[in-house]
Amino acid sequence: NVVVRLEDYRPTDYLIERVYLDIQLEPEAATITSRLSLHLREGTAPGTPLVLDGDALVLRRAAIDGVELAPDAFEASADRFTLRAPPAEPFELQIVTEVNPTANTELMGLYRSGGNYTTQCEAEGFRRITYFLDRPDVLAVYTTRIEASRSEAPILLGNGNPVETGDVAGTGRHYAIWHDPFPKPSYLFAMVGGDLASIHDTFRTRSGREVKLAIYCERGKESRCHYAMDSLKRSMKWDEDRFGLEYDLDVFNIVAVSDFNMGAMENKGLNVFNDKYVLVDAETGTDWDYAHVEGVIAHEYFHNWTGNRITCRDWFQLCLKEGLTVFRDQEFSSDMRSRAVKRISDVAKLREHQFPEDAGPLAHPARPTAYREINNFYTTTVYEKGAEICRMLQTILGEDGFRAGMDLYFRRHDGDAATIEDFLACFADATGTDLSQFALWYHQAGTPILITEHDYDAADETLTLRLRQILPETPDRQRKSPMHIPVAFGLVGPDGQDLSFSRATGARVDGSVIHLTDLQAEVKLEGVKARPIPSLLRGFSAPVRLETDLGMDDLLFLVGHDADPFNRWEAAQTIAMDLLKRATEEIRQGATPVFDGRFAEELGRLASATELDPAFRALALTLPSDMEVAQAIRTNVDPDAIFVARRALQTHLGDRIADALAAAAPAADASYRPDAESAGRRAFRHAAWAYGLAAGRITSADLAEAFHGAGNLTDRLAALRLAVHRDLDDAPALLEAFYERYRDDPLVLDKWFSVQATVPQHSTLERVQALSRHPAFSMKVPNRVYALIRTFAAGNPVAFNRPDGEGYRYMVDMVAEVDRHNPSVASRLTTAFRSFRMMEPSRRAAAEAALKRLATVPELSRDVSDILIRTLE
Ligand code: DPP
Ligand code: ZN
Repeated sequence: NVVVRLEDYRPTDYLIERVYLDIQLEPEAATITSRLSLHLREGTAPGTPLVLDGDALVLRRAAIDGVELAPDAFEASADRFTLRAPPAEPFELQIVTEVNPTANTELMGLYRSGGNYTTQCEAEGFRRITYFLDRPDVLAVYTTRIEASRSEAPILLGNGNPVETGDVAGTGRHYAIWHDPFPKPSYLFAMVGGDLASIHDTFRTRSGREVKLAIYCERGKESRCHYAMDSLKRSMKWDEDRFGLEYDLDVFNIVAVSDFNMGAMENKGLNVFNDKYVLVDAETGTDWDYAHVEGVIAHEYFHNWTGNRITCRDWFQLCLKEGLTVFRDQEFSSDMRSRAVKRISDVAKLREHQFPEDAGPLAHPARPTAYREINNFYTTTVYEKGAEICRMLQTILGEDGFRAGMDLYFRRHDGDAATIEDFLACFADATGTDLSQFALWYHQAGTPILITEHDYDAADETLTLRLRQILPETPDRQRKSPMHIPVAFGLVGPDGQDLSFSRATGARVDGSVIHLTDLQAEVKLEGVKARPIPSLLRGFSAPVRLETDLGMDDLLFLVGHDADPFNRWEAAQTIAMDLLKRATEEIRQGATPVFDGRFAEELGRLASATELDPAFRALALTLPSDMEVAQAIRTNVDPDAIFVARRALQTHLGDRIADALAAAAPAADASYRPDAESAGRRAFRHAAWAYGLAAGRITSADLAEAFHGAGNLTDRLAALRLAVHRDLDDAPALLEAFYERYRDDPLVLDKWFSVQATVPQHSTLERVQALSRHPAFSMKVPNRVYALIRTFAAGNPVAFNRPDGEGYRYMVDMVAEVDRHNPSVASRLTTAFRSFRMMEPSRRAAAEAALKRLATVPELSRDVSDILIRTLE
């Protein structure tokens, strides 16, 4: 378990200018001939050994400039190739390796999925194909020749542009040659071979070049690719309009595969996708799926500039491409849909996933400085917190300043392998801003706590705001310095309109943003004509935990009036959180919670305000998740009590607002349209169902009717989920009907598994165990494992944290089992334990014992051991 450290970074001794690959595809023995044009880096001593990375490789041949290497000239093992005394002049190294794509269950490198050949090279998969300087700062121009049996793989795809295709006479085989003119790191290499269906389109770039677009998928599923194609074209257009970035190759290909560890991969000109982020139609995709297809297609496309044209110097810089690209895809989705709704959903996701990571043993800075296994750093901190950092940069510099920094970044670093420091320097230079304190966001782990107090002096017409930041301790035990926290704000006046102020003194205020740069600061706002309610952190202007001194009355007023839709939603969340925390405590003490009825009144009013977007109202009706409540309680957590508290609050609210919701709920659309407005109407209707059920106004039969009458998967699945989670009489029959309808559709069956894995009861564990033996389930397919096993552990706090510890023991068994064939999936399962220390003592002890047992399993992968070591530390 070697630790790789940022401080040890050093450029390579050798550079690879060109790579010529010849790949002979065979199910069990693919042969890869690689020809590398190598030369010594200036300043490196001639004769310095050349050490190439490998992983589980078998070497067949090695030669230099066509001459076979003498046995003592090199050393080759499964994971390394060393050339003892390379020539001082530029030379060509030829290496032949052999791999077994069928036996590759890790889904890293070259593997076979559903009879198709595909590759996954990020982060370190290329070394499972051939020996190479497999690191992101080695940029080369690739030419790839792929050869396969024509009947087995009529489609052969590579990076870049197609050059030539042809038959290999008399063999039944054919080939395709691809050339990618843009130098790229090995992690962006890809190749696909198979019998795939496709849809085609074109896009004309703003400079008038015609790009051929294609999406490939399993035969018979082409009709489900159109929304992805439409999203791709909109992404291409948006990147030109918003950032002036144009596509640079003649073709852009996307391939959807059903066995894929991650969501998707941005290989140059040849994106490979988990098919769940490509395939959608009304019958098989929900509104959630449509939104995610759009977002992920955009994300991978945007990587062409932020990731590919400018890549990362080393893997510590992962956030350079991921945080920025998530920010870009969030902005794209905001422009395509509702900005407020997108922002609220993103913040809810951040709180549900990133805040717990940042508060637990796996916390790390967005730009980490050490890792044992890089696969474990594709985290919500690198991605989502990374995006928040870019968003803060935009808030601090303004949209124009941010754009100027981006323009400079592309001008200065196109073709480079860059660092976070390079990135920030562009913004500093373009705007003349000192960003040295801001940079701490990349370097300090943990979620800052922002505590605020306010005072209004009516005689002086002055509002005083006191702000204080607390930087919690994280596993690195780093001593932390104050962060630069941009606090966007408004002053909500008695009539609900924002009040102005004439002068600000104290901490720096720019327009409507307070810049907190010290541990504590005070701001005096003069000329405030009436007592305001401060609306702080508007739009969630910084990823912090905000604790204000606002009481119930003020928060209720903000729910009704805040001009910032995010903070309107936030005020309702803050109240709900407070009620849930208090109720949880009461339940643990054996009392029956009593709720302040004013919240229901205000929420009912908001929900019935037909001038507001139904999607926004549906979000306002969504209570903070169990995980968020647990995080807010922080220690001695009892998930069962949280769950009972939530049900109690739902019933309380349902009793008071269900009728109003039913009256306000829009009727079902005659036909399905996936746009944001239609989706919002559906979300609102489903929220009305949920409260109707909680209040006993809706029956099992009503839901069954909604299920059978549904004209799309979104409505059908919402009815099913409510029936199953509420354990209604009709639930078994609906599950059966759903299964029959979709039995041949693995992606939809994933939802059937997930619905059952999240039933909030202790007995769900036994249910999950039984489902894992279902013929439609497979431990070998990541999507199935995620749908059932990970969803159980990460999405069902009641059952996973069963007081008898069986949920933990089961998960540990699953981790050990999956680890034998797919370590990356296994390590993702292991992260389900990341919050175990906040549990009450008996659960904590049971989880710890289970983890310690996992540690004794022989031959655990580096992926799993890394998570395990850090979780137990
Ligand atoms: N780089 C991929 C993505 O986030 C993940 N491997 O797009
Ligand atoms: Zn990405």
